[in-house]
Amino acid sequence: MTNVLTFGTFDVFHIGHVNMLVRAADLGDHLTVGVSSDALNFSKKQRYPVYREEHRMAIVKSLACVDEVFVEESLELKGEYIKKFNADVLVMGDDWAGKFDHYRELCEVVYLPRTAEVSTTDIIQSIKEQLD
Ligand code: C2G
Repeated sequence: MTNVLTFGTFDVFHIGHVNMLVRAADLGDHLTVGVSSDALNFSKKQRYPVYREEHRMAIVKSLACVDEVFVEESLELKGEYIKKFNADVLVMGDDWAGKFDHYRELCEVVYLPRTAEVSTTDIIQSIKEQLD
């Protein structure tokens, strides 16, 4: 049984998120997803996500490839989460390449390529432009 763990905000859920989660699930037998809290996002970006935490979690949890979700309270707690969820593989998008290599002492660390030309920021921007 291989446990896979990944993290993200998954705000304004889109195809890049689906691709990442499907490929993460393919690396093992059980996929756990840490969904960044509203407070964590605010501290990182000085704005709240468009979709609130409970809704982002419910969307991610509803996917067939996802077995379990939890709230990621802090970026610094990945080591604790790896242990708590017994992760064999930590999967992150390659925008984080190299940033989590120190967790290789706890589990395998894999960076997957992001889906090109789609992002929450661009979707929000294009909605704004269409409304102007
Ligand atoms: N993603 C992707 N392709 C895109 C956009 C996102 O593959 N075009 C991936 C990201 O690389 C990430 C996941 O989808 O693995 C979630 O993306 P975000 O919500 O942007 O996650 P992020 O804010 O980078 O995560 O501990 C990390 C934090 O939770 C932050």
